[in-house]
Amino acid sequence: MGFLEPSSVPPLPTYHVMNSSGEMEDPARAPPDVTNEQALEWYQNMLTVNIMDSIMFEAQRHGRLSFYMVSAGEEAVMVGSAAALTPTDVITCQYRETGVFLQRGFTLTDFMSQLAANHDDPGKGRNMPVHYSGKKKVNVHAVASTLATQIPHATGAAYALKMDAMEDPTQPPSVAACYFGDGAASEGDFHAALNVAAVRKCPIIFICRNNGFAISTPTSEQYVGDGIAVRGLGYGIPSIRVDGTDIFAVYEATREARRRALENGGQPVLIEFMSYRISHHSTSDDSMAYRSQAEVQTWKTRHNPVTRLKTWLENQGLWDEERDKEARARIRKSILRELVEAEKKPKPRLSGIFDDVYAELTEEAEEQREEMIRLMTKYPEEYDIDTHIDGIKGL
Ligand SMILES: Cc1ncc(C[n+]2csc(CCOP(=O)(O)OP(=O)(O)O)c2C)c(N)n1
Ligand SMILES: [Mg+2]
Repeated sequence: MGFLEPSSVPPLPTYHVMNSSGEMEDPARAPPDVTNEQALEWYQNMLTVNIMDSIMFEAQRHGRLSFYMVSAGEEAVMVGSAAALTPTDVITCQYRETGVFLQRGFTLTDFMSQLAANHDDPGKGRNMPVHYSGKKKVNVHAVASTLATQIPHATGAAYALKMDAMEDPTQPPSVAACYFGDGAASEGDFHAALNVAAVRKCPIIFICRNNGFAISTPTSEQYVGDGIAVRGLGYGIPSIRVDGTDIFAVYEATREARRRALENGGQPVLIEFMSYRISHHSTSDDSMAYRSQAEVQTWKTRHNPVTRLKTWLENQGLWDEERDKEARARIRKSILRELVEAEKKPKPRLSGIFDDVYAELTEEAEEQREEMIRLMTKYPEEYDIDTHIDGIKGL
């Protein structure tokens, strides 16, 4: 009788391409299959996420928006993985995937419309900031921060893609890609979604962003096993652990995962990207209360994904300090301009809160709508009735 002790099984290795000096870890292997233009585009997208985050975090502190979440430390995970997907691949996200939206063509105007909740936001201003709706424009479903709900949704989407491909083989081969955190992987939805995808052989890439924390809970208090990737193996899913601060490793792993996910009519694949949440969880959090600043500093300086790609670009003679300064100033200016423009645009109709939920309003919703009309008519200044007058008429 041989019980297998977890401690007797070696931990899964971590896949790297670059070392921390921005050089190939294994000089004998071929360089990444990435053009200079691609690497430069990725770097600027990572910078954009970074700069937008710092501006919007401050804007929240100044009361210009109610909430914000930054991605520092995870820029390579998002930009590098999204770069390996195709436009017909269906994506579901958690909430820290700004780089995925950006890499797929969500513009600064799109981000700012949602953050300022103006009438150009496809979500009609009804969601908290960072809950972007990208289905129509970039094939990324609306962000839902009810943890892990996006995982079975993605399995469902992958199953639908598989059925579609069987019915019409001329369609472009497509996978579902599902992003979630290490904390979300503790939810039951995660396990159900993996098992269904494995049994039904759905073409899906489960992309775990393991950033070490679920708000104030470190992964050491979240699980005692060897992280998330081994859970994939438990469900019979090919799985890999990858250095999430190394954009070339992220890109190569996602590209290979996509190839495998489409093999033999479809199968799930899981990637666990190891990184670190450098910033606070959100504008509602103060991470100084529960972790050491020395630890944060190490990740910020020694394992910073943005600096790492910058060093690689400099080593190739593709980038220098001068260009970096120019790019940062240019990006900063565009973001500030877009924010101001977005704030000037009118808000969505208030009556839009009743749209898209029920085909016919429920009795309670009908009562709420009537109450809204009553209040808006009684206190026209308070409810900015001029802005919403069309909405009221349309009710
Ligand atoms: C179902 C549910 N439970 C709890 C929360 C509160 N909550 C919001 S974010 C979060 C932590 C999630 O951590 P992780 O999945 O690792 O993502 P990260 O924030 O690190 O990117 C929690 C517990 C929630 N949004 N939804
Ligand atoms: Mg986390």
